[in-house]
This record gives sequence, structure tokens and C-alpha cells, in this order.
Amino acid sequence: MSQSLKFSAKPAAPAGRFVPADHARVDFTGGFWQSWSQTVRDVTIPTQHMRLDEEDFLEVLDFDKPAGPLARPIQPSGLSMQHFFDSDFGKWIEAASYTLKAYPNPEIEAKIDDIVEQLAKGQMADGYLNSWFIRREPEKRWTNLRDLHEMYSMGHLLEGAVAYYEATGKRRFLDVMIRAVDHIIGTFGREPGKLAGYDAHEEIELALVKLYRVTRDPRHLELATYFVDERGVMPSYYDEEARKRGEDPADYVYQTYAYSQAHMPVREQGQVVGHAVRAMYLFSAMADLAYENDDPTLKEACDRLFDNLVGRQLYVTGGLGPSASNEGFTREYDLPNETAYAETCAAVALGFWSHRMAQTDLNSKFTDRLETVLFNGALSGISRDGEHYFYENVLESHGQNRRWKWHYCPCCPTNIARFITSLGQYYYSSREGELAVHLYGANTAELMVGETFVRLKQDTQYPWNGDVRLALNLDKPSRFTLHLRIPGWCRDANVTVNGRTIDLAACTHKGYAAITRDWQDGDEVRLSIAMPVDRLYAHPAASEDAGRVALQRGPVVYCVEETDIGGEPQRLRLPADAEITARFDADLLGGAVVLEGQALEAGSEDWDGSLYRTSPPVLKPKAFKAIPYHLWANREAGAMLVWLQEK
Ligand code: FUB
Ligand code: ZN
Repeated sequence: MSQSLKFSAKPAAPAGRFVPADHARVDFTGGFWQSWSQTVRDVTIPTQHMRLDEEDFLEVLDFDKPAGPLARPIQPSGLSMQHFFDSDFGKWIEAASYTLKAYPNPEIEAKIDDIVEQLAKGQMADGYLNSWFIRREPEKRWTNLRDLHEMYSMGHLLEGAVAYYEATGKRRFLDVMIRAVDHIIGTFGREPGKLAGYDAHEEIELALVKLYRVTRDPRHLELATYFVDERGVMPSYYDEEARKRGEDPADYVYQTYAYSQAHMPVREQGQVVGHAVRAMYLFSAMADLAYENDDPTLKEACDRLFDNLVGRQLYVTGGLGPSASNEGFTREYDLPNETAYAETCAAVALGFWSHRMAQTDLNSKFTDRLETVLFNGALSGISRDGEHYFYENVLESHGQNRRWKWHYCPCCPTNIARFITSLGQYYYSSREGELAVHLYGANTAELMVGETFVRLKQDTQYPWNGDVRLALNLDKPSRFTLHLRIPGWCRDANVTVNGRTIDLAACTHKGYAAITRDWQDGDEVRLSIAMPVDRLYAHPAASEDAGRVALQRGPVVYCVEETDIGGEPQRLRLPADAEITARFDADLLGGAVVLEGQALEAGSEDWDGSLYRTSPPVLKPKAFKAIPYHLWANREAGAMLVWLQEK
């Protein structure tokens, strides 16, 4: 980490709120995230720019030329994926920017400046900025918020602009986007003469909160608040808008505005419905507004929705949104494995939401889910080499799912990239008199606890091992509370401070152990979390998992791949009492803990070509090996299974 980094002069958060660490001041010094961070920085970010370029995503910025043939056809909804190409390079800029503060890279910076200059050149005189409409259909701008992603794209550009400004101090992109936001402020709202609309694909709301945190311009927060408050108000803006276009609102392709969480006001919603990424972006914005506006009604709605998601609709991997047809939710407990959609973007965005919830309410039920997606259902979206991806994160395969180099709709690669390049912010947060450690992994971090400068060092092999040594360096002795997350999966933890054991039962509240003392430079905290192999069972209503068991060790969910057992894992039967051992395999994709044991395998030698018979298959002993789910599909093609049949 560069020594010259200064703390940014960010205005204070609302009183009493936790503030996440500056990601650039958390350096992954070794172990798990060091290698992932380096891969994303050195491979993912440059290759994603190459893909954007070679796949002509950046061509949409050639404002001097007439628009060429469509790169993506118009779908029945009226949307072409090209409508939101801006979002892809916006997200790439954001992901790349997060690396620049601690690891300056003039080449990447020049590529971003290039894009920014083109955007600035194309921006309309009134501030409007969206490459599709400017180049192709300027007369149609703001006529179809229901389908065409105008603000979704602007939101991603805005997030990119904020991140780039924070990384480099360059204002150009930020100023361009502030003008675009000014234009939106002049166009949308409840005042006479304005459109009382909001984009069906949420995203701009949370981007506006990010902008507000940089500008402290109340109009930016008010606009985000307006969009969230207006959502789902009846009669629906989308009906009115469709009629204005001469269409019958009943012809809406997705039939229900639940697809966009716009079927009722957000505060009344209790079940997570519709498109999964949209839902997660909306709830992230709601959590942001609960935080900034101190709004308990939004916090309550978020709590309800979070419990609904986690209690009834979340895959064990942290994946969400089972169905391809709406890229989202169906009925509760519908968690098919082989056809799981579980889009990478949705898991990443659940990470965003969970993290935000924990800043208002320090409760490990939120950070447990952040950890789940980090080590499982979001990380599975990127290959170990950093340049291949999954859009859908299935929990079972017969070998048909392979990672791709680029996608027809490449929203996921830049999402997982920005998650990893900004990972440090998820690890810690602080407020006057308190410092919270949310996640474990080898790193050094610098942050302020009130007026005290604190340098932390985590030494650990986490997630492969549950021993964590936390060393504190302080510029002066200071009294504060250190909150240590005790993961929800943990049944046996031990904490010492300078060798003296802490009574965890007495000091743990909502999953965080609170240690209040006069901290001195050189203090050492040791956390030891037992990591047995856990067998997980699904609620009986989740019928796809009936009779099955998933293996988890620490925060890591496992799967069995054909390549490790020389046969389809679907044929395995895991005896309920089978001993399963954990072993670090240094040769597996950079090193990982694998699980091994003896199972049974249903043989087919004696079936003589018949499909059915009156006696069950003969079961024969079979050694098996399970690898972390996030590492699957990085070797030979083959079948994979998370939920093993139990015998
Ligand atoms: O529609 C924009 C993005 O593309 C969505 O968030 C993803 O689900 C994909 O459809
Ligand atoms: Zn995606």
C-alpha cells in the first residue's frame, strides 16, 4: 500500500452510525484475498477492458459517427442489451478505480480518461447522458422508464464517476455526472411540470447516495429518497407512461410490476419478489436511506425483506433468484439446483445490501450473509485465472455449464470485479468509541476510531483455518469497544486479549463480541473459531434438497466434481455417519482445503440396459473428495453437485 495515502476529508456520517473502512487502506497481505485481489487487479481489470473494446461496447461512445447496426437485437420487451452498454463500462471504471488509489496505474487511468472524454463530448446541452438515446433515439428519451434502463445506465456511470474521483481526485467525470443528475432533478419529481416516474431497474438510487456522500448536496439525497418513496405508488407511473406511448399497459411483457418491485410501495413489501438484481439494488438503497435519513420505516421494511430472503429464498451458497424467466424469484422455497439462475450480480448485490444493513444495525445475521456470498455464490462467478465467468451459478451440473470468456449480457464480470477491488471496506467499520471487525482474512488496515488512528493486522489462514491473530497499533492509548463478529456457523469460539480469556457469553450481542477496554499500542487479540465439517440440511419445504446434505466448513460451502471422483457425483450416497476429513491441498488451484471421505456409489453394471427395475441399485464403496464450491469449473468439464444424496 502506498505510504502517501491521506485520509479523504469525507464529511461525517450521521451521528452514531458506523462508517466502513476506506477500501484502499485495507491491504490483503497474504492468504486468500491477497491472491484473488492481485488476480483481479492484474488480469481481470485489463482483460475486461480488452473485451469491452473488442466486443464493440466502447463503440457506442463514437458520438461523431452515425449509429451502426445493432450489436444486440431488440427483445420482446423493447429492450436491446445495447441500451445499457453504458452500465458495463461504468461498472468497469468503478472496479478499476478502486485499485488506483493504492496501486496507481497510468495505463488504466488513461483508458478511463478516454471514456470520460467521449462521454463529456456526447453529453447533451441539457445534461442528459445516455449513449443509446443520444445516438439513436433522442426523441424517445424518458418515454419508457419501465423497460429501457436509462437511469440504470446513468447510475452505473455515476458510481464509476464517484469511485474515479475518490481514487484520483480528478473532477471531470464527476462534474459530467453531476450535470446529468441536475438534468434528472429538473425532469423528475412530484412538482407540477415534472414526470413523477422512477426507473424500473433500480440502481440510480444507491448511486445518488454515493454521490451525496461526496458532494453533501441535499438535492442528491432528496432525489434518491424521492425515487424510493415513489416506487410502487398507485396508479402506476408505468401504466400512464405506456398509455402515452399509445400502448395498452396490460401488454407488459412481464405482466406484473412485482418484476421491478413496483407493485406496491416499498415500505409495504414483505416478500422478496421479481428480478433479483433489481431487488438487491433497491434494498441496498433503502438501507442507505434508512442510514442517511434515520428512517426507521425503511429499516423495518429492509429487516422484513432480509428475513424473508434468508429464511425462505436463499441458496445455501448465497445465490438468489432461482428462475431464468424473470431472472429472479418465484415462490418461497423454490430452490432448484440444476436450473438455478442465481445470477452473480444478484449475489454480489446481496453482499452490498447485507453490508449496508450492518452499518445501521451491528448484527451478524447481516455480515454472515455477506460472508456467504463472498466465499461462495458471488466468488463462483469468476474463474481462478480471473478472466472467465459464470452468469448463472448452478448448484448441480451434468457437465454442461462451462465458464465463458465474455457474455452476451456481461453485467456480471464487472460486478464481481468491483466487489473484490473494494473488498477492504467490508472488513471493518468504526464510529466514535467503537471498531467493528466484520470479516476475517490476512490483511493490514488503517482507520480512525474517533480521534484515534488505529492500525490493525490480521494474521490468519482464514477461511481455511479459524485461528486469527489481531495486532493493534495505536498512536495513543485509547478506550473503545472492539466488536468481533462471531460467525453464525460457529459453535465453539474462544477469544483472548493479551493472553487473557474473554467471557464470550457475557459480552456477545447480536453475534458480535464487544470488548471494551483501554487499548494500548501492541495489544494482541486472538480469536479461535472451531471449523468442523458441518452437514447442512434444507427446510422440508425446499423439496429439491429433500434427502440431501450439503457440506460446509467455516464459511465455505463444498461441492463434488466429477473430475475428482472419476464419476458423476449424482451417483454418490453419503452415509449419515461417514467420517469426513479436511486437508489443505496446496496443488488445488492455488491451494484450498478439500474434504475427503468414504461414500457409496450406485453402480449400473447390472442393469442390462433397462431403465427401471424392482430392486434398487447396488451400492459400492467409493472414496470422494469435495472442493470449495467457488472453485468449481476451473478444471476439466464434468458433473458437479452441492447437495449430495444422503444414505
Ligand atoms: O438488465 C440489466 C442487467 O442485465 C440485469 O441486472 C441483469 O439481470 C441482466 O439482465
Ligand atoms: Zn449479472
